Amino acid sequence: MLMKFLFFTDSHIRGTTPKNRKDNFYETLKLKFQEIKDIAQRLNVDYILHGGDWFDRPDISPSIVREFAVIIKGFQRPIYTVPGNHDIYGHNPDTIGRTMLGLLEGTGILNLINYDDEIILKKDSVSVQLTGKAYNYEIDSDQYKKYYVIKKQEGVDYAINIVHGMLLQKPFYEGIQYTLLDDIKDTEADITFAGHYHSGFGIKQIGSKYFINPGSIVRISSSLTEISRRPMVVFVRLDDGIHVETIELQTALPGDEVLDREKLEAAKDRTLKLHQFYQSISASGEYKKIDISELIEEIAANDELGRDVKEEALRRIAIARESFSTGQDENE
Ligand SMILES: [Mn+2]
Repeated sequence: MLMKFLFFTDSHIRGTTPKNRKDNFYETLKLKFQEIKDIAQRLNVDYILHGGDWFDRPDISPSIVREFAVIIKGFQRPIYTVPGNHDIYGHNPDTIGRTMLGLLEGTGILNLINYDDEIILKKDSVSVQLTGKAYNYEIDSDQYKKYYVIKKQEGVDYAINIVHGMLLQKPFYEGIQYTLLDDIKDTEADITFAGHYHSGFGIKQIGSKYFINPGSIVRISSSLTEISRRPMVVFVRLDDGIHVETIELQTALPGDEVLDREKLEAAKDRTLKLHQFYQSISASGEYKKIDISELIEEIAANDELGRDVKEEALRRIAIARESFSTGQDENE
């Protein structure tokens, strides 16, 4: 009796190279996907799991999606996953049907786990209950238990929950919503796999429960610690016990070869400020309520600025908001 899984997360497939990288990001990413395929075959895993943010944005160009779809199809193992915030429009999982991840699901290349799904996987005499929680705006709010604390059905051997949310070992900088491992230790999931937090926290055990985030397989966050981080996948064997290990990707080049240290340093302050600004807006829980135009009108009126200045400000904010809805949160 034995069931084997390979987990990886936050692949952020895109055709362009992020500003902090010195390599050809797209080519490196393809090599990583090929390596993951090789590992899955070598270890003869039964299933592949992914923690979300397959794509860097929901509308990646078809030619790029095609190349990766061919590799992913070549995994030749059932794939189960959840959408991350970058896979969907406006942090809204209901938009999945018009995204590239939705296309991969619709064509049967992978399986998306819906909020209420309890998928039962069986092999030999091992049974596993699989649940998954896509990113949404309340996942790390006071409603977090709905997503992170799950019940295990009678009679199944193991439960696995995959979550795309800001699950952390210890608090992050202020103004960001997160959920701590300690807050969810009552979950009946034997293994909780998390994506979203790119630095990851590796494999943690609280009692008999495992909490795992190996970090993004790509180093695109504006953080100096990314230089020394090694991208990895996680191999899990379930028999009469749980066995987990990390496997570093050999195709991931040394940090100093792919990351631009100077740019990371410059981006550090800017990223923190952006996060705080963004979180202060999203803290209300409903982005739609925020009327930035009204705010700008008010500020402009107070400063006795001309109409043309106000209009230009509004125009720029509209553009910024549009790109914000898909391209924000480089760290997640
Ligand atoms: Mn991500």
